[in-house]
Parts: sequence; C-alpha cells; structure tokens
Amino acid sequence: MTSRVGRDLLERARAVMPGGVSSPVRAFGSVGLDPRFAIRGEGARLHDASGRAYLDYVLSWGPLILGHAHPAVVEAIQRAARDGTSFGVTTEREVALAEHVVARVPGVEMLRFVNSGTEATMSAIRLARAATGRERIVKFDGCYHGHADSFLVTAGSGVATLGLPDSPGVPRAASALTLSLPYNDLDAVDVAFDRYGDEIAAVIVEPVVGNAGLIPPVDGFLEGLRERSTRTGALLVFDEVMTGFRVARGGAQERYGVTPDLTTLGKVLGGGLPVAAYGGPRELMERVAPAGPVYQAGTLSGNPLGMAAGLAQLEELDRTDPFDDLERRAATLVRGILAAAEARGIPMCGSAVGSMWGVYFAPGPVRSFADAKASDTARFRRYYAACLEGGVFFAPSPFEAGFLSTAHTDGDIAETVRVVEAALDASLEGMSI
Ligand code: KE4
Repeated sequence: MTSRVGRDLLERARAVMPGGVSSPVRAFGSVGLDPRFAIRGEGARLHDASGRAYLDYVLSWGPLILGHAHPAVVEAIQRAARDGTSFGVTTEREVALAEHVVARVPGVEMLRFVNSGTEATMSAIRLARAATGRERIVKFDGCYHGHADSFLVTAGSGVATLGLPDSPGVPRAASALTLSLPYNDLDAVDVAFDRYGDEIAAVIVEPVVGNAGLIPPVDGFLEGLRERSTRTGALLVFDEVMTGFRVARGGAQERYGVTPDLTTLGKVLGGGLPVAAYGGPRELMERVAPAGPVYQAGTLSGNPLGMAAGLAQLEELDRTDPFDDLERRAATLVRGILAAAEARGIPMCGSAVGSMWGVYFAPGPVRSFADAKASDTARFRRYYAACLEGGVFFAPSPFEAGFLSTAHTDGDIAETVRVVEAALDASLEGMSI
C-alpha cells in the first residue's frame, strides 16, 4: 500500500520526469504497483519515504555488494569530497583503481573509465569494430547491455535474421548490424557465423545473464563462444557490468576460466557511484584515443569521488574475501524459496551464481529468454506484491536478477523466506496470488 507521502512524491515526480523516474524499471510497471521512494539505506535495508524499512535484494541493481552506506565507502567519499569533486585531469585514485582492476580481472591489462555500463559497452563495440574492420555484432536475447542504439534490437524472426529496432528512434541501419541469438545455443551461433562469420566484429554476452532473471551459462557455452570467436576473428566481449567483482573476485571470466578479448565493468566497480569501464589487452586498448585513433571521451570519467568509492569497496572485498560466504547465503535463500514453493505444490525453479540469484514460477530449467518469458508472470506479480507488503524488496520485474550483500545476515535470509512462505500461502487461501 502506497503511503500518502509516497503518493504526493509520485505526483510531483511524474509532473517533472517521464514516468516519475530516472530509469524505467524503477517505475514498478512490470508489477503494476506504485514505485517506492527511498529516503535512506542502511546495511541490508532500504527505508522508503513513508519510513518503512525493506530487506533490499535490489541493492541499486547490483553495485552495493557491501550493503547500503558501508562506513568504509562513505568515509572514502567524504574524504575525497573535501579535496574537491572533479578536476578534469587524472588523479592518483584513478590510477590506483585501474591498477586494482588490472590485478583482479584476467582479461584486462589496460582500461578506460566511463560513467555508465552503456558507455562501456558502446565503446567496447566501437573498439571491436575498429580493431577488426568489421561492422556486425552478435548479442543474445535477454541480455541487456545498456541503451545504445546497437543493443536496442529485437531478435529477427529466424535465427540468422538481423535485428529490428526495439525502440522508436533507433535507426534501422543500426539495428540491422546486430544479430540477436538465443542464449546458451551454440548451434544458433554456428548458423550465424556460417552466414556472416567474416563480417562479425564482436560477440557480446552477459557471461551469466542477470537481465532476464538469472540464467547461468550451460557447460561449454562460454568456451564455445571463445573458440568460435577466435576461429573467425570476431572479438569476444564479456559484459561483466553485473557479474564483475560479484560472481567471483575476478568476475565470470575468472569463475569460468574463459578470457574474453574485451571486458566491460560497472556497478560494484563504483561502490554505488557512476563508474564503469571497458578494458582488455594492451594491444587493443592502445587503439583508444589519445593513444590511438578510436575516439571516446567523458567529462566526468574517472571522477575522484567515484574512484574513491570504488577503491574503498574493492579494498574491503579484498580485506574480507566474502565471496564464498555470499554464494552460500544466496544458495540458502534460493533453496528456502524453492522449498517453500515445493511444499505448496507451486512450480518454481531458480539458481544462484555467486551473490546473484533468481527464481521463476516455472518447472524449469530456464536456459534462455524464451524459457524465462514462458514463466507465470501473472503469479509473479501477485507474489511480488505480497512480498513487498511483507517488507521484502525484490527487483520489480520477473526478468531481473536478485542480489545479496555482506550486510544480509542469516537471520535476514530466514526472515525473507518466512515472508515468501506467507506470500505463497496467500495463494493457497484463495487469494490466488
Ligand atoms: P547502465 O548504463 O544502466 O549503467 O548499465 C547498462 C548495463 C550494461 N550491462 C549489464 C549487464 C547491465 O545489467 C546493465 C544495467 N543493468 C540494469 C539492471 N538490469 C540497470 C537498471 C536500470 O536500467 O535502471
């Protein structure tokens, strides 16, 4: 139930911002509810404008692996801000964070900071096109790489049919260069490479899909992309904006032992501030201006506050090494939710990879976006509303991954499972969630 404070804020917001939000998914459209407005976050909890606290599994869509307002991150930002908020020249913090990334991520010898995941993926594709002299790109249905024209495409009808604009304003010419294939389907990749192989500049993929719910790669999929890309001269781009520093210290490429040609990073990298990056081997990255001819720039790229927040977060991750414990807790949460559903005869499936997790109202397994879309989204909406009412804030869409932070305790997870049980019970009491 939206509070009066929330309703007033929503009215004001909708008067001056499209949909009353700064990013569409925050409008809660997929779940048919009024959006919540945050006033503060503390550890595992988000506090909304009505003063209600929620156990938060969105965590700003991934960045807050240490939870809200972690002291190390807040103090680092405060310290940096006292020296100034932006300089327009390089700072030592920028170099230090770049060195941290290079030391952690197997495929990155050199990187460029940008301000959003979209900028990172857009720039990585430009670099791949420049390096290969080719123009076509391959992406996968259900993978989201930001809102640049090249990525806003719907899959063509046939497997090797080129993309169509997925939004007004996206030129057909941009979409026509993008091929969108079913995830986890190497046969479809072979058909595409047979038809366009020597025209494909890059294959970009979320190594673990977090934008269709959570879809892990099936055994051999990432290795298969690596082999095909190498064989045809296309560059393999791992979009690790979501998986980076989350599914393992060195991201999915460390976890699965597959090294891409280019990597995009964001979210955890900035500790909650607008920081992203793209990187790869020196040979590729030194083609980027001013070292090379591939132009890309940004007024606030490498912003000192973002660098300070990212450094503090990565250093805290190094100090505490929470990855195994986070994975254990995420698996406990998913097991609890699935056990609750099974005990009530409600078909659900799900999984966790590191501290990313996802569940579907479907018998499963979910291996592609088509599988995810076949899940019971109507039931998800009712389940979602009941969980929110119970004080648990999941991503307001069946096609988003959940996250976990080091601030979530075993007690929080047990509380969450209790709320889920009550939400599922509501369906059995004829409230047919
Ligand atoms: P941004 O431009 O939103 O910073 O990053 C785009 C992006 C790129 N790659 C991956 C794998 C991503 O998950 C994202 C952004 N993720 C969404 C959540 N599904 C951000 C939430 C939003 O759009 O408001």
